[in-house]
Amino acid sequence: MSLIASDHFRIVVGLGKSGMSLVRFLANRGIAFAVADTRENPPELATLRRDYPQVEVRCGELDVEFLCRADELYVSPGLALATPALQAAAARGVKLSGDIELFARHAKAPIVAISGSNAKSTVTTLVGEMAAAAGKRVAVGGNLGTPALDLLSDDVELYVMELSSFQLETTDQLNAEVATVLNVSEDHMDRYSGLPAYHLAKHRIFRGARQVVVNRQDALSRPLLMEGQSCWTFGLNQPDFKAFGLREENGEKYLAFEFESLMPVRELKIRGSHNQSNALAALALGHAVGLPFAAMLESLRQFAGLAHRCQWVRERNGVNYYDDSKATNVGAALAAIEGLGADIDGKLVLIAGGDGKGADFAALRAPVAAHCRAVVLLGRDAERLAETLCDSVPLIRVNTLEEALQQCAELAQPGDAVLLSPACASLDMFKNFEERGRLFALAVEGLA
Ligand code: N21
Repeated sequence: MSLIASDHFRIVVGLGKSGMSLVRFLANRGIAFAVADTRENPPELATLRRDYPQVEVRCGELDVEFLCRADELYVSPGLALATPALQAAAARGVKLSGDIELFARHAKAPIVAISGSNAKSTVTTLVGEMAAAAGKRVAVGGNLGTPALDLLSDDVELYVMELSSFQLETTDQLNAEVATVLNVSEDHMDRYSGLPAYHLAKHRIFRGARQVVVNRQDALSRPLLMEGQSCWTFGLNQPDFKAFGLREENGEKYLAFEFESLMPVRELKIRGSHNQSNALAALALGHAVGLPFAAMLESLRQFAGLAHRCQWVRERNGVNYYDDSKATNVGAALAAIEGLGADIDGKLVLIAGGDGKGADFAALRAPVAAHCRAVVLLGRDAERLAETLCDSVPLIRVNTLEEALQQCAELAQPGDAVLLSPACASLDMFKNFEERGRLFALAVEGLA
């Protein structure tokens, strides 16, 4: 049998955070590899040159001949699989893979795998807290926080992983103990041909899963079950067998499992019906991996929510200011507008706009008309948003967050809330949604 060089050579394509975790993983195991990135100066280049000076790096336009020296490419979630050079390499027999596929092959403890268009960070964090409260040695990461490969350790008893559709596209077989797609609504239409392609990518999370968790109120969350796969559900209606939901008892709403109440909803610090849904999803996932209810419920009582996720910033002149910069798609902004809108006495002054990634904003029209006093628009797709919202409420165009807040402070009346919930990515104006949220909070503090 002949051994050609490409049999044992890998290339890491895309040198971001997960690319660098791949470099460490491959180097530690003595696997031969090189690195490529389409950018002239990728973010981790200096770290790579410092820690791995012997590794070959090719920056700029991808070279198909170079890629074909590898038997396997680990493609960054920031790079479309449809990129012609990647497709050319694939056509010549090079396997396209990713860090999550490698992680799945090497993880020795059960994996809780969480995807969805929205709420995946909240539910991932909750399940992580629940497992820790139950005394498990738990590792939490993936699309949020620590890259998957950096979590691998023989000491870990449970992995709780947030996974994006981009990460799942390069994953063949995850083999999770329990997997869920919390919800599916339009996002990343600049990277997918439509909702079906995006849905297909997300549903790869179920490949090889022993158990699944389904959202009863979102048909697009439901996989076709394989023989032997067991299924739990969550939803805001009454639960039946193997189901989590809401029940009423003595005029009070409870989180419930099957026919038993677990905890009054009022004990949750996180507000809004979407957050009750998130709590129920976390309970279902935790229960599937055997976490005791006492520890899970205590974690639910403690959890105050994530930064930039409808986070209260300040009260000024009877107006509350909220940072929901994490709302990078229409579905997330909808949940915030409806959730917060129903919770306050006054109206919302909404700040929206940014990179809409090809989204249809039509679903925002009715809730904006119902809950908003005015909408302040900024960023690349401000005009497209304005066209969709048309004359449902007053619209104000601005160029900066500071200008936006000046306008909001003038428009808002006592009892109102100012809400940054852009329904768009931030990358046209900011480093990421975290930076957008930090600058919003600074501008809020800066109001006289
Ligand atoms: O923060 C925001 O406002 C928006 C976030 C979104 O819209 O949801 N995130 O598209 C985030 C991080 C997304 C996708 C991928 C990653 C991983 C990256 C790695 C490499 C990002 C970009 C690259 C780019 S690699 C290469 N050439 C917004 C490139 C690369 O240009 S997201 O889901 O070779 O991190």
